[in-house]
Amino acid sequence: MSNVLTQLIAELVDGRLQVVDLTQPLGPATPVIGLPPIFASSPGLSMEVISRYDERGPGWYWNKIELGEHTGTHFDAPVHWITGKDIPDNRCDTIPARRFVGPACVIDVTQEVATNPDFLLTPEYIQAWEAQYGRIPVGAWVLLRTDWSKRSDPETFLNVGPDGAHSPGFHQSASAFLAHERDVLGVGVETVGTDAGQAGTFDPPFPNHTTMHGAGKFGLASLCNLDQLPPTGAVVIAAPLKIVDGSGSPLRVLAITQHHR
Ligand code: 23J
Ligand code: MN
Repeated sequence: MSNVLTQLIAELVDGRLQVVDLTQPLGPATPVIGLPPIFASSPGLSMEVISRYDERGPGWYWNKIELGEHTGTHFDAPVHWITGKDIPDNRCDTIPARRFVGPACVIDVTQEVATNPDFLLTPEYIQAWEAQYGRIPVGAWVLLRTDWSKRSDPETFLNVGPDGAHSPGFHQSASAFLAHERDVLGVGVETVGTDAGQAGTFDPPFPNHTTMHGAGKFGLASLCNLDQLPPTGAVVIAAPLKIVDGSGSPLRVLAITQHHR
């Protein structure tokens, strides 16, 4: 057996490494993105008991669930966007599993977002981060730490005003930099989607989806506990359900990281 796997298990057992759950609870109260009413909307989760140790099934409990693919903590596959529709291995059932695992680069913009909920990450900001923590490696998950997941009330989490939603995201040039200059696996965010709240008004609309998925990259939305990760050094596993022709999927996102505090 490979020494690194033996050591991984040993360090998980003795607590030098820990598993951080980057996933929000998934239930009927999980908020979903609102699009302008001219577009079809995605349903949140609904759940119905099939049986619960009763006449419908005396010894077992199970539920039926119905939900949009893009509900709660979820994965965006390249086929989700029109720019990624013809890329090979672009859907939930055809992406090689190797591409679900990568090193995490956590970019902390909590200070900027605290004073500007519409903050957009720029290539200049990323390069300043790299000057401090090192170059983002090929195949990284780039996670945007905003502390947005601490907005536990759906109203403040979605933050919709008369002029639409206000939440942070990526300038298109930052998405292009990460996709083309750094060849990341994808980006992860704490907000309801990987584009900023106002991104429907940008040119092009939803530039992060447009750019990332057009480059065959992935998205992770509604992450939490990014404040428990170091800027570099954690490994993230984000594997969607193998939905045939799936555009995305709710998933459990796990980070393995050095124990801290
Ligand atoms: C469809 C249209 C716009 C957006 C989204 C979906 C998402 O955020 C998503 O869940 O992929 S912004
Ligand atoms: Mn999505």
